[in-house]
Amino acid sequence: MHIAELKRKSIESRKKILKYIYNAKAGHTGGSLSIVDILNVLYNDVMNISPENFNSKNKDVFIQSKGHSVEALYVVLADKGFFPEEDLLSLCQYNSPYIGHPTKSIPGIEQNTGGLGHGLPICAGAALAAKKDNSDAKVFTILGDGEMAEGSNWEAMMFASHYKLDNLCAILDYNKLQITASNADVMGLEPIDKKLEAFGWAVTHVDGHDLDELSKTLNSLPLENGKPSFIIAHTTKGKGVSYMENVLKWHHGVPTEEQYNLAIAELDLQLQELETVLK
Ligand SMILES: Cc1ncc(C[n+]2csc(CCOP(=O)(O)OP(=O)(O)O)c2C)c(N)n1
Ligand SMILES: [Mg+2]
Repeated sequence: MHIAELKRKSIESRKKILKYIYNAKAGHTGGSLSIVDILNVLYNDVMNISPENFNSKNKDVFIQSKGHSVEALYVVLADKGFFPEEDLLSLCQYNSPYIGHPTKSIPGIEQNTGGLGHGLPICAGAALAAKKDNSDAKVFTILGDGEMAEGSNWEAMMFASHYKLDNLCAILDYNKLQITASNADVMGLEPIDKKLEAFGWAVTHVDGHDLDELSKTLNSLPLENGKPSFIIAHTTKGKGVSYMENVLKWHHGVPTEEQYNLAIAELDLQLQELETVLK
């Protein structure tokens, strides 16, 4: 997909994330805005996944390990046609299947996640299974930087390099913030690239909001034949809404009416600016 179209989609997705969180009065706002550019590039420009092929063995696999940011995944899946977008008006309401973490009851969702540290281990198993099946399927996950404190990730990383799973790609949403404080304060990751390389992965850094760079990197996998790929995506929690960016309380903050209108006005301005550049 053309980068300009991806840019438009990302701004529109941000508006939808806020719309449904505002309506539900619940959600993980900051982390969803942090990963929506990555999700849009994956679903619209990289992965072979659609409502038509979802049950086929040769399609790609995506499991969102940082399941709490499910609102971003919901709007991207709705845009791909997995379910009607209006369904999201029931987000987090009594009896709705659209709960605050991914579940397999939603069309397009491969695996339940939300307990941090599960996505990568499951993906490593799926990547090994694809190799054994001689399938071309690639397997992708998005991890949070706080989530990297879970030991299960590091076990999965040893497993993936041992089995030379170069059909596996992990993307780190490196927004430097967790739920209560910064990553550096709670559990520092640095030097993360050297640690990942020591675990046998091929590693690169990208700007996680640069759609062009994301597209080029994710479309030229594996980074190295015979090794799983780890993309360290430098991101901003709350990206796109200036008063939310890098502010801890928006981890699961819900905007007031005034804040919601302000955020939508800012995103509308970004859309207008994009249209002017494209003319
Ligand atoms: C095993 C486990 N412990 C704690 C939580 C609660 N929790 C949800 S999100 C989160 C912070 C995760 O931080 P990060 O991975 O950086 O994601 P971000 O907040 O940046 O979206 C925590 C501790 C959880 N979901 N699972
Ligand atoms: Mg984080």
